[in-house]
Amino acid sequence: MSSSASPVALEPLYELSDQELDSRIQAAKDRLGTRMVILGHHYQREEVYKFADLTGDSLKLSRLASERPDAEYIVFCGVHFMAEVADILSASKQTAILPDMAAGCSMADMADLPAVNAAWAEIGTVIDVESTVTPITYVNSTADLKAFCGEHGGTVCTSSNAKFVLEWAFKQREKVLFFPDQHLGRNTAFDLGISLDEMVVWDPAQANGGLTADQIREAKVILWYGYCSVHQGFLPEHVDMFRNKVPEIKVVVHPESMFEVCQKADELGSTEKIQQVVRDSASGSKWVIGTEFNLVNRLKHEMPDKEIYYLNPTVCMCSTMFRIDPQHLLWTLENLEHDHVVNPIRVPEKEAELARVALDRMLAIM
Ligand code: CIZ
Ligand code: SF4
Repeated sequence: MSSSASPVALEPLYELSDQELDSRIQAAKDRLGTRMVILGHHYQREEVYKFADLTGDSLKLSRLASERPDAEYIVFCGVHFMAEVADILSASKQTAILPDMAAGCSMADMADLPAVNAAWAEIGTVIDVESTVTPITYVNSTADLKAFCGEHGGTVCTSSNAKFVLEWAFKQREKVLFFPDQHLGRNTAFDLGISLDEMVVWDPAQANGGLTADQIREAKVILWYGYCSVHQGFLPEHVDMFRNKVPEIKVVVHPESMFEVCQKADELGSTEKIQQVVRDSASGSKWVIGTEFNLVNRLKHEMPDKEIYYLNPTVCMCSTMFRIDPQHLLWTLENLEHDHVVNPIRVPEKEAELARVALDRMLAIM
């Protein structure tokens, strides 16, 4: 929906000062009251995050929103796949909204339904795919891929529950096709005792994923060639540098980071876990953290009694989430006051139903 079709236009909001933006957002939020809930993901920039009613990782936020049935509108300050999950898990009378449709996830974009269908069919020329392979999609994926997993006996995982989900998957069938993040898949499978030799990478840009029939037959885990550029920026030498520079430093990284980095870390965890381990550590502790910058920066300000560093010498932000700026938040809220919904996220019913099957399977595993 273009801003010119909205009662409140977006462009003029870029003329406002930071104070004007803040006071208009707060005023609109107060007037909308419990009709609306603002969700803020951990990676969201501070100017927007401070207005969130609820904060958390993507799944926690969607669950919390579904526990607020009064809220007609769920304004998701995060990225597209998160607003889709909120739409799928919320009541049908609730509307999930993404303040800027350009807030996507570059990792989620690395696997699409035609490519996954093609991979499934190609693997199916080598083995009986339906009885041998469980498809698992990371929550960072489009709703149609969650629906694919729902339809083919698979499920969804998050970075908090990936280990339990993989254990479940291996009880169903002997192999797993894991998309879109190769790193989360590899790190989690390795943690379960699966060796690197038993994992192969499916590259959708190559014929047959770049794999031979024997490689497919022998693999236990087929990892999709996808990654997050923020997390792939953390390198093993960054860990070495901090260990040399700061005595007694502890390293905690997100499992979307590459294998060699995760192997060198003291702790691996989702955004919720990273926050918890750093918060639970003693005053004076030293941490270097490998995840999106806004979260690390927030922890640094929250705990001035600890020494907190960012693992990459170059600051790496989730540039798509950054698209949700205070102007888009204000534009969304003031239009809602005119009963004008900008950027509603509505997953088609059939797709939502199958995606819900996959998500419900996951919720039963946890
Ligand atoms: O699921 C989420 O919110 C993401 C993207 C990461 C995490 O570890 O929480
Ligand atoms: Fe996607 Fe990476 Fe942004 Fe996470 S940090 S939402 S994986 S692009």
